[in-house]
Amino acid sequence: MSSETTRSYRFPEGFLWGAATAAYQIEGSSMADGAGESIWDRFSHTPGNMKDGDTGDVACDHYNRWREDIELMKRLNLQAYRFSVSWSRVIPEGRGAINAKGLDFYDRLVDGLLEAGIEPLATLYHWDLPAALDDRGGWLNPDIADWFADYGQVLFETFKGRVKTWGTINEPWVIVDGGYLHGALAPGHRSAFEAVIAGHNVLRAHGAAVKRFREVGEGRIGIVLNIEPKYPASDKPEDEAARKRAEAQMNRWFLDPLMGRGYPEELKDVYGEAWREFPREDFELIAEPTDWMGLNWYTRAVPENAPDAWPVRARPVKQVQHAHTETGWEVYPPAFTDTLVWLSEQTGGKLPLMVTENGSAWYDPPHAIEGRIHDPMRVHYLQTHLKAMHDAIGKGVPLRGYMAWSLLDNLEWSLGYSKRFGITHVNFATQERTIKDSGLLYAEVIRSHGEVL
Ligand code: LGS
Repeated sequence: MSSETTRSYRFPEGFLWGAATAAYQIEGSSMADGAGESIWDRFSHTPGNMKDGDTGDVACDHYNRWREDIELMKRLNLQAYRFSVSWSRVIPEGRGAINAKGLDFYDRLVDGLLEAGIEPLATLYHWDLPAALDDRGGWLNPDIADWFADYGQVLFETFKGRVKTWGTINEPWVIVDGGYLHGALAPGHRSAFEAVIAGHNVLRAHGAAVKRFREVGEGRIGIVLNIEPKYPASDKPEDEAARKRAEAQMNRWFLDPLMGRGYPEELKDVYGEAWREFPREDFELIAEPTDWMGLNWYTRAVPENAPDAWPVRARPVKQVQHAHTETGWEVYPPAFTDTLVWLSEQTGGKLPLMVTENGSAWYDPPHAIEGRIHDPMRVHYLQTHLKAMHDAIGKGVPLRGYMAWSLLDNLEWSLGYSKRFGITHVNFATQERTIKDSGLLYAEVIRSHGEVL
């Protein structure tokens, strides 16, 4: 018998199992009941931005079906649910007047989760900036740090004692790289000068919200980073330099200043004349201590030197020996273990970590067949990544939980509904939900604390 078959993958007592979503990707009705427009309403309604012209107008209709979705979470044995709050639902103009009906939606959701014994993990910002704030410069306006802290305060006070775990911002890098550098995501700008400023303000806003939380909130607060580890393409010095640039631009741009280390040196080289220096006091605010950190993990990259690839001058080499998901991302679970070990080293070894997203898109049929959705590739991805995560715990990583991406098939941003990440299938014609084989496995993993792996 190989050690694979005899080894136990039992997870520690208290390890928190859940699934994640984000407001614009699932809720629909984004402008209902007095909500204001967000940059994603605008972006998705601008022709040419979205695959097949998809929008989040209906999405998974979670705004109306949240009760049914809590029932679904129960069937999946979820212990926690990570969701995000739509800023412009709660404060339509981004600042000032509160929309009570918008806040009520999250109030009912949180109460429903608590009644079901499911712990709510709330993210303040998962990319849907109020459009009224974008009209004032959005993440380019330094005032956004105060706007964000004021918005946070509304939630911290409303949900005091009910929501105990908060995330400030989901994936600063994606907000900046997608929204301001390459323009594939809202608000769709393409400027290195803007990216450098937007990135700094995202970090300042995070720091300001953490500070406010200490004044008015209760519980634990942290940020959620995407880390995609960079492996060497060769031992050539120019490839190693490219790898370091890629690592600095994606993984360390936000992590280093959060940890009080300032920006990585390499960013000057990457951004050239677009780079700038920032006041010292900003870095104190940015490094405001947090209680936990979230990791969103999907794949690794193997970058090689590519002088024409703007602005990082690195390009990933496709690893043809491994499988790739529907979004073209390599399946390589050992890198998940490595990232968790690396991140815990980078954060000092004691900061509690949580996997706030992990998952994969594969081809699934548009509707269930005989009540089932067989998704063997996602089952395999889930199994191998949970095992890789278990390995990291064995190496001493202080990992507290895992949130599968995603509870539901949903709007994959500018890729529209074409990419399905759910452990639950959504028939977008009827809104019918069907737990996929991967979801059935996940429910068993949770029930058995990982013994079935
Ligand atoms: O749906 C998003 C998921 C899907 O894949 C979620 O809203 C985001 O928080 C998160 O960014 N998500 C995600 N990220 C994977 C990024 C992999 C990048 C690989 C790039 C290769 C060219």
